[in-house]
Amino acid sequence: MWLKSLVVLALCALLEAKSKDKIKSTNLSLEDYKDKAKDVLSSSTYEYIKKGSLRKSTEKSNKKAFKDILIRPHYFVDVSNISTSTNILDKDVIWPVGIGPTAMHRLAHLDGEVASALAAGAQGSIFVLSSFSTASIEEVAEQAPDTIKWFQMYIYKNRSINMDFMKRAEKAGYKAIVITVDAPVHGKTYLKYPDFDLPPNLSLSNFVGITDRPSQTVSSSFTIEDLKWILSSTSLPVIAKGVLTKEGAKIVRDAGCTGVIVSNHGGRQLDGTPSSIESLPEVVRAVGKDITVMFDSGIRGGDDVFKAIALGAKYVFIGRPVFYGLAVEGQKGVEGVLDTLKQELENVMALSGCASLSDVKRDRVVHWKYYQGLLRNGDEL
Ligand SMILES: Cc1cc2nc3c(=O)[nH]c(=O)nc-3n(C[C@H](O)[C@H](O)[C@H](O)COP(=O)(O)O)c2cc1C
Ligand SMILES: *[C@@H]1O[C@H](CO)[C@@H](O)[C@H](O)[C@H]1NC(C)=O
Ligand SMILES: *[C@@H]1O[C@H](CO)[C@@H](O)[C@H](O)[C@H]1NC(C)=O
Ligand SMILES: *[C@@H]1O[C@H](CO)[C@@H](O)[C@H](O)[C@H]1NC(C)=O
Ligand SMILES: CC(=O)N[C@H]1CO[C@H](CO)[C@@H](O)[C@@H]1O
Repeated sequence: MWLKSLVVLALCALLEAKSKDKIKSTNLSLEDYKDKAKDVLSSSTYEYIKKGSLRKSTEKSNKKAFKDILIRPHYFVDVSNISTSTNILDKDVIWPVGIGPTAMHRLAHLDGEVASALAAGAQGSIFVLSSFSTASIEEVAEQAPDTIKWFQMYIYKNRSINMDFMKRAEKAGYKAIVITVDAPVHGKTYLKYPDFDLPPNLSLSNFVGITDRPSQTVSSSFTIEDLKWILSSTSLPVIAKGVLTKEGAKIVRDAGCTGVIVSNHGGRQLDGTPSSIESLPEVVRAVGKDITVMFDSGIRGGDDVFKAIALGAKYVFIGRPVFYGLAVEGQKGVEGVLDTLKQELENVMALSGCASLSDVKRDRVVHWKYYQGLLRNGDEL
């Protein structure tokens, strides 16, 4: 008798070990990638990636605000064939998640931006190259020709730098210019390793031959006239990144931007702004009929992607998780991060009764206050 129980116990243990093993060797959550990256990266690099400005209230609320939004599932829907496909800036894409512009990918892995761009292509995602990249506009284009690429830049004190970058991006086949508007100065941060700097063997490749001090090129005096000048100087669509208000959204729409990215820079610029997801409905209401509204800041799972889409985002981007994937396994790690998000999004869509993104509507999400009688469904979030 006891022998039989022992055998059963041993079998159970074996099965459990096997299933655990399986989880380990295939799918990791974005949280798992972050934990693994922490072991791989130097403390100062990890801190630089993770940081938020001032007391990190915005950085924290970006994630918390997603948890305050709840999903209302529908059943008796055929969800045997989920489609996440959509269309963004006249391109059909298989799903609505891309890699946002983040500086210096070679801090996380030798293969840097090239690995990230290749991973994006392999997973059907758009790759936005930061102007502060450690691989140049041209290098990324040559190495990842099949990836849809956009180029991000700040507005510089010297317009000829903007002009130079736009010409290079056009020539190299990038499909859009992203102008980051939320960083006229650096958001102040307190760091344990404050002297963090780019290692001497890395360079901000786009600026080579232009200036030795790229960080000092960013303008803190730019106005809407500078954005209009950029719009008149490129044939590519221009997207304003870092918009959080209806006023800001209307200004860039009226200037001629094709789209906006609702973003608070992952809580790295002005601390004390609303979370990005709380800001999204206001921007969608103000300009959603006229221009393309996209989203970033705080996405850590497929449920978050679902919520952003339900609240009116056409497309979303991730920032920090890309570094975590890169640090863990280079291109393969970034592909894993994107794959995890894709699997989770499909899973959440199926479980909530959404066979395609057009089913992921506003009424599928609600703020928790609704259940306390503090909001009527449909009230503004
Ligand atoms: C390490 C790091 C570097 C970044 N560099 C840039 C940049 O060069 N240009 C830019 O527009 N945004 C930059 N961002 C902001 C991201 O584009 C994005 O808004 C933010 O990371 C999204 O939030 P998430 O990290 O929570 O996904 C950076 C973010 C991080 C974490
Ligand atoms: C799933 O839907 C797509 C169109 O959205 C169709 O092309 C495909 O054949 C469908 N697959 C199955 C198994 O029904
Ligand atoms: C830069 O040098 C460090 C060691 O000093 C090394 O670990 C890293 O791989 C180098 N990176 C590149 C891109 O050469
Ligand atoms: C602006 O940058 C260009 C190179 O892109 C350089 O030739 C020019 O001297 C710069 N102007 C100023 C005022 O620094
Ligand atoms: C990166 C990775 O291994 N992804 C796998 C996650 O699990 C699904 C099945 O549940 C596979 O299809 C993916 O390839």
